[in-house]
Amino acid sequence: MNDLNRRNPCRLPMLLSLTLLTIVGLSILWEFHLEAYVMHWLNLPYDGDFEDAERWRFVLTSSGFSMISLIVPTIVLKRMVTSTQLSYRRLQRIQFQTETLAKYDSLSALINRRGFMDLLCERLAQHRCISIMLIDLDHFKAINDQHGHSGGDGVLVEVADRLKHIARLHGGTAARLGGDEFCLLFLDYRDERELSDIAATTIQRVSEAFVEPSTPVRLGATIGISRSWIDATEASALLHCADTAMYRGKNAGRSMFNFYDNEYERQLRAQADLDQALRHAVEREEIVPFFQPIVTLPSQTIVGFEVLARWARPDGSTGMPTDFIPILERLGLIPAMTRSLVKQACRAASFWDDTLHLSLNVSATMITDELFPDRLAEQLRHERFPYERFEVEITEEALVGNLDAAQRNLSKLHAYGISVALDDFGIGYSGLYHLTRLSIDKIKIDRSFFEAGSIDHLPMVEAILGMARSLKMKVTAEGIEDFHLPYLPKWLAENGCHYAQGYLYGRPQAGSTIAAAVHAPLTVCAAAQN
Ligand code: G
Ligand code: G
Ligand code: MN
Repeated sequence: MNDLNRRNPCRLPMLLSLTLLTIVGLSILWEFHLEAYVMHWLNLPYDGDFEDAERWRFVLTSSGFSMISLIVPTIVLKRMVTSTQLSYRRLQRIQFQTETLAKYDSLSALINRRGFMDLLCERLAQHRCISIMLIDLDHFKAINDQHGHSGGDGVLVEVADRLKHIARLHGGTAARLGGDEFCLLFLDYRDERELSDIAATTIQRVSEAFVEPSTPVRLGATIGISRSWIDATEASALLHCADTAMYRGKNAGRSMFNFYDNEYERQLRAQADLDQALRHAVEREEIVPFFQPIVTLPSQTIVGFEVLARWARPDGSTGMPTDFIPILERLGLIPAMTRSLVKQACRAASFWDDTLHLSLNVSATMITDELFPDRLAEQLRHERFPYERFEVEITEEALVGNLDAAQRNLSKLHAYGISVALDDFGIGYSGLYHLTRLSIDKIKIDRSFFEAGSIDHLPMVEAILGMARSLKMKVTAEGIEDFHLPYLPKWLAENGCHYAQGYLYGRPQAGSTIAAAVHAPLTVCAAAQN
């Protein structure tokens, strides 16, 4: 209807005039000729003796009424049509504006994520070769923090202009996907070298100083590049590939570009799977305590156990702490794991002789956490495990990061009656400062001092034992194995070493296997006594 009217604006009046003429014509025809025939044909009485004036009056009256009944609705209809047309056009205009808004970024005037995805889909549907460069600004947050959001916006606009210029230069399209994330899209095949050059130039251009905000701001950019048909065939997958490549650069130090690499993505996915599996492992208490006996010297009877974390995987295999502790550290799950280990260890120990001690390894993050001593004490009270039979082991590395906090926490533990052992002593800092200023009760001489067949380190062990004696500290020798028999345990006892630990007395084992060994009389490993 719209088109019809636009093409032929005088069609409606013409149509009206024609209709009117037809009506008048028909009236005349009826009044002067047809009426008599029809009445006669219908066999109805008819007095055709009318004056012409009468006939004309009838023609005019009937035509006049017909005209009124035609023109009024036509005018009303016409008005309605015009107003509908106006609304329709207004709607079209609004729709166009909304679509523009929805596809463009109002700050930078670049196409936004939606516009970019539409374009990408369109080009992929045309089977075009596409390369995309996902650009994420480095340290943009610092700019926002230093110069406020308006300063940040100024930088974004400037970056957008620089990217627009690069896009124009290489026949591409620039987009702002959101925040400080931009994208360049290039059509048709470009080799790796050309793309590398463009990416390098882009990083360089973005890193150049900014005029606004006027304070010299150094920005960087990390770029991930992906190519259609090589890396992915679908728009969102292609963007995901560029994202993965970009994150690779972020992890490797920023201000660099990377092409998407399948293998890297596979590794990332494996890491994410492992992270997830470990989250579940902590939640479901798959991280279990293993217990390694600690014996007193010279009798070599078991006085306690070191608690060592193991991952009892659902498939029956056992994971070692070196494989999962660093991951749990990164995931911030060490406190949760330690809590669960303490719970499980205390419950296992409740079935054993009530003189046995437990020794727990505590990581750096925990030993400097202000709440750790109180929480541990609270948990031990809850588990009804006496503080005097509990010990925490820390390494010197764990202490040095935040010595003040560590010192406060060790004193607190001490006040509760929980003892503290310095683990792996002799291989790290071995600082006298730590030994003399911190509340440390025990030194655990690292197992590397007791290597197989070597007595080279014994003078050093002797010196450590002498020092411990002077400082009134207890000493545990770690890593005592079968091949040290019978000489080493005896030598250690004679030189004032209080405790020993190692495969000779038992490997780290599950709580269930310990129960039988320590239930009744506290027997020592038969071999050890010989
Ligand atoms: O047997 P093993 O491989 O368990 O021990 C390797 C190291 O892992 C130990 O020396 C210890 O430092 C660390 N480790 C073992 N269990 C735990 C634990 O529960 N918490 C922390 N923080 N470290 C542990
Ligand atoms: O926390 P610490 O570093 O002390 O952990 C003890 C580690 O030493 C555990 O991984 C444990 O399996 C390991 N271990 C304990 N006894 C021996 C031993 O006699 N020989 C060797 N090679 N390793 C031991
Ligand atoms: Mn230890």
